[in-house]
Amino acid sequence: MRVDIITVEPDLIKSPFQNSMMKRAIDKGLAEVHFHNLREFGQGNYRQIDDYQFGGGAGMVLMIEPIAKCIEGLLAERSYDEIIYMTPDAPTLNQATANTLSLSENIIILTGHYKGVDQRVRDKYITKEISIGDYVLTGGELAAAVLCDAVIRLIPGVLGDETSALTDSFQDNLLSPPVYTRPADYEGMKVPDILLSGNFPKIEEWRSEKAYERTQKIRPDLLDE
Ligand code: 6GU
Repeated sequence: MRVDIITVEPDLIKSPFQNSMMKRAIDKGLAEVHFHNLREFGQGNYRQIDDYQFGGGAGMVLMIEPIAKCIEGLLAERSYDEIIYMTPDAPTLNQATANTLSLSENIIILTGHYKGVDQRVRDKYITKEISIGDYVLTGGELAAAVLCDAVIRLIPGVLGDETSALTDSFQDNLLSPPVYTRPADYEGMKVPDILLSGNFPKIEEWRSEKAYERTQKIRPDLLDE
């Protein structure tokens, strides 16, 4: 998978890709991530990328021309499965979306800033808009890193244990059951006997039950989906 990230804050977004799972995916050649600094596509001597909004109001809006120049340059090189815009006024990211995106060949991620981008960017280029939750971040950079993590770890071969992504919270719209490791007794706090029983069908049954109970209690909305 190739990911092209268009941003005004490249330094803010790069470090998650230089560590951990995303670094491993990149080192293994399973993912390729390219950063494009929107400023380099800015207009005039000052490389202008934003302007006041028509109709008045506080906050600057990212202009269409620099974004168009950057996106058109990428589209001239290859085709893209999705051109994604990270913005709080969009449907919330969930596991189903991450699963679908992990099958993509090439994606572009545009991260917003200030008051957002000129609506005509969204109308002309964007094929998918994603928020990562009901709160406001300063910019879409961290949200783009979150999206990339959720998607890239699902690419076959990225995770060491191929089955582990399948048992994640949310993979079946259920939260994960509780997990334990040694010691079996910590100051009187005991690991449930069933997990020490060696009866694997019973253990799976217990885990399903606990996953359901936990979901019912913390995220009942997931059970309605
Ligand atoms: Cl994608 N961007 C910003 N700026 N804030 C957010 C978000 C995205 N998702 C949740 N909050």
